[in-house]
Amino acid sequence: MKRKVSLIGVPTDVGAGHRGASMGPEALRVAGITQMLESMGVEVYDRGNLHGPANPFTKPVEGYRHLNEVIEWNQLAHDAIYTELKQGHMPIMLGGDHCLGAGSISAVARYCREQNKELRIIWLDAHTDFNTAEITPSGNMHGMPVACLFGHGPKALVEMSGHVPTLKAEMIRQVGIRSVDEGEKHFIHQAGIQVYDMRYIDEVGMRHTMEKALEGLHKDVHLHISFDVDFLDPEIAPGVGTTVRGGPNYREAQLCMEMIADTGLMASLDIVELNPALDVRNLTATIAVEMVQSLFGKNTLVRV
Ligand code: Z70
Ligand code: MN
Ligand code: MN
Ligand code: MN
Repeated sequence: MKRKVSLIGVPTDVGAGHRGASMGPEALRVAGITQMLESMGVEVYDRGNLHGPANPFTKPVEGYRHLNEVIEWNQLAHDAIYTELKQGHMPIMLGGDHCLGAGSISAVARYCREQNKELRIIWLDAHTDFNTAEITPSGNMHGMPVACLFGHGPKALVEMSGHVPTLKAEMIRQVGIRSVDEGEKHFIHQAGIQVYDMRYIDEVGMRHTMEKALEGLHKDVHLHISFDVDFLDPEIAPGVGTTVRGGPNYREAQLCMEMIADTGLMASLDIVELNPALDVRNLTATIAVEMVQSLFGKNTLVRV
């Protein structure tokens, strides 16, 4: 039977510091995400885009920018993703900025709890996204979804999965990290999250890194991939709001995706932070689609 995938566009940038991630879903479609998935033998259901509040582009209030808008968009994403999971489809969220990780992963966690499935998240990002209203340097809520999932943040987001905290440290591995704020650093250690930062990847290589990050998986694990496009080195992927040099190059990123595909366990995926306003000829969207093709098992091997 063909794998069934549902695409859910979530066109917002209310959690980001720059405008433009709201154009991400259409850029991924223009880059051919549907056709690529069909070529991989997947049955694709494009659910179109969700509709939520506009970006008021106002200053942070008590440490949060656009709090109400962020909550509203996350509730919409949560409901849409939960609905797809219940139908047995693999949801792919086309973001949108990374604040949506709170809504998306809370839906996945809720589903896993009901199905008695173990949850493992691979968080591919230049950032840990573990800020709170107290320690954020920007007030931008795309820097906060992981903290929310660990029980630190606005009540509506923290409680969205129906179980607080939504995540425990053993459920998540962060890969590609190279920009962490000072307060965030202490907090992430306290939470006990396993972080494979760029220093680690440079020292031991992507292969060993992913072997560690994917350790202990078994057939009853739901593997969720949170793919912040700024994970990729800006030399190959300039179309993101917050570029940080020194990220994985094309080959390292491709290997990372291939090793995830080899587990055969990926059951949901978020693609976030793609910003077409900052891109060049849709290059970053095109590369993101190529990375997703590797996640779906594109075979680059010559050997048989
Ligand atoms: C910084 C902050 C961030 C993504 C930027 C940046 C956070 N730590 N996250 N781009 N995806 O403002 O909290
Ligand atoms: Mn930014
Ligand atoms: Mn992020
Ligand atoms: Mn990031």
